[in-house]
Amino acid sequence: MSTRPLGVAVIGHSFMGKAHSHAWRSVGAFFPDVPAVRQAVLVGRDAARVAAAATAYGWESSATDWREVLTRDDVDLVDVCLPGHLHAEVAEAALAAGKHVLCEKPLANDLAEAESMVRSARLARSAGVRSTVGFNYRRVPALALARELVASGQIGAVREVRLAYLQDWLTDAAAPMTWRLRRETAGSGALGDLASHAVDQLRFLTGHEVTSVSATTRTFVAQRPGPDGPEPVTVDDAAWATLETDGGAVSSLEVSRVAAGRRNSLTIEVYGEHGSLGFDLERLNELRVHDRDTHGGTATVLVTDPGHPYVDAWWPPGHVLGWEHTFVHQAADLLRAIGDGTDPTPSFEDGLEVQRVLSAVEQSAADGRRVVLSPAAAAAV
Ligand code: SOE
Repeated sequence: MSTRPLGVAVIGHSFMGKAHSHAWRSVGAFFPDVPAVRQAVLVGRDAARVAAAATAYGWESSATDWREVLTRDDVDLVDVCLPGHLHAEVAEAALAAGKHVLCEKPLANDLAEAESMVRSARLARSAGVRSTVGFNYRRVPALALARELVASGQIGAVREVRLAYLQDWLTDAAAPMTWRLRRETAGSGALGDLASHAVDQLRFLTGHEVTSVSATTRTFVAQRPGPDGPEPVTVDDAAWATLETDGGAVSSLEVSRVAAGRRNSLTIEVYGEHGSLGFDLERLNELRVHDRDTHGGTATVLVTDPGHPYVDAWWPPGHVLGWEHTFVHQAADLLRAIGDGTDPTPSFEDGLEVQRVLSAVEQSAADGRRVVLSPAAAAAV
């Protein structure tokens, strides 16, 4: 196997392209055990803007044509940081060209696209080409520790999970239109953007699959200022749901982008037979633990100790990490899998399972009834 650094191309240079650029720039320094990378090329539509971003974020070059980038022999890994409606086309073309793919969440804008992406990923996998989806909160050390504690039986069988991902950047009706508010580009609103993370966490933390969904969605602001005057908002501002799982748990799911005062609040509570865990993204280095060892109370564990997930790569105990570190961990996990010749997680199949739940939320909200999901539908794709 060649030992030259893997050439990375990031497609898109807005918010996510910037976060991922930071990760590709840092990963080799902090995770020297994984295959080395080169920041080969940053891709965007506007030549001047992408060139400026490439210089700022440490890329060797910039380009405006992603198809041409896929033909380059020095590009081994394609990182898709584009609006949802472009994920399937770019990711599937990259896999067909033999490039490993990291695709931002949600995997796709609808079920048909997600299923097609899974088929492409399976075909590529048989040729040793790897793919993963960017559910970066799996890489928060406290949430990775929570998963380990649940899996080891520390709180017993999980009974209840509360998931809330609340933002407020659309509270003001004068907030302008963006691609995130158009169904044809974003697929859905708070649902795809935020509930995708929350549902992924439910699956990640418990290992359960969702079996039923009862949901309501709302669009509180029907139109917003566009470049040529008012435009209709065609996605949800908020979604609320009750989920049941095949492990016998029940879960609440609340997502909103109009929750005034909640800038980017992801809170998760997991209640088991004899203990519970709690997480708040605004205090992301901490995990609240109540179990048989906490003397009837709840301990706040600062997840920065040796042996805690990911943290050995960084600083001495107590020197806290931030949101951007999750993307570095994501890059490291993908590179390690590529180096080991194993399949990284979350897979495109995981992305499809999340998509099935999001689709059931929409269906339940539209029909005003509970939607039952058929087990192992991904296997049938
Ligand atoms: C915007 O709402 C957004 O950046 C999401 O797209 C991210 O996935 C989430 O982590 C923060 O909010």
